[in-house]
Amino acid sequence: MLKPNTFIKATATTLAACMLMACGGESSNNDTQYTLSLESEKTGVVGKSTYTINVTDKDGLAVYGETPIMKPMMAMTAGHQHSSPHTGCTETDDQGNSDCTVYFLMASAMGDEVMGIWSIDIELENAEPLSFVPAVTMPMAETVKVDLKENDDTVGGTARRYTIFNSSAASNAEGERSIELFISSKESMMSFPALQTNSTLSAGTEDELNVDSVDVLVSTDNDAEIWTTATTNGAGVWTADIENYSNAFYVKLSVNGTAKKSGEFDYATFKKTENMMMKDMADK
Ligand SMILES: [Cu+2]
Repeated sequence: MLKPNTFIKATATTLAACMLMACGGESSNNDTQYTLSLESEKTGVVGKSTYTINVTDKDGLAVYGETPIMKPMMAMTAGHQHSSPHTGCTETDDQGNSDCTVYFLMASAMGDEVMGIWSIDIELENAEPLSFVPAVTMPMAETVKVDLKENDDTVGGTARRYTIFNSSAASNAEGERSIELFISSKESMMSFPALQTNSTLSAGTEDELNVDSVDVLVSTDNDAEIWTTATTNGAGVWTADIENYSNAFYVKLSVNGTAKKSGEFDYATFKKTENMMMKDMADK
């Protein structure tokens, strides 16, 4: 926002210019007209994808301290639409840049079959909305997301789906690794909130769930007695450091003390794809 005195000064300057040049009719709203532009690549991957949005004023100068709003949407070839989990955009820095992070649930295509079209809308007060269509592909290095559920925890008559997204760094030669996960729940086709302690899911509906506790545990051994407890940033991102990583790590999720399950297992498995394992073996 412009400071009030800046606004008065700008208006006075416009008036003075108009008196000199005998112009008229131009709205002073144009003084706060911002422009949004995409600074980063338009592509995306299933899982964590971040776009940099630049905000400038009508003089082309960077706008500091504004927070754009992001709205991801997929129009499925099959006909329906759905959104995707996201953590929104950061406040613009002194270069006018904001980072907007979405966790894509699906690829735009599977082989030759087009699954649908993703669009990202970016909005900011006093700015023309920005819209772009990213081609979203599936990364092939490692499991990127796993769904967990449990039958006593339901939304709309079916088990509430929790999705763990994996955006972890690669391991070093000693098998040490920093794990980064993002966890969201599916409340509807349009609502995938980040899982946070002391939040309420589907508030005001019959599916309302108060999230009093969330426990996220990580291990490189699914048989292990001791698991590493991940810590959260309070906005759906969980991190932990693990050792002895070779081909897979495992994640346990419990909400309000109840374990969520992946099929029959009470943990999610994140492993290298076969191609990567074969490449690894060829390298050794
Ligand atoms: Cu889709």
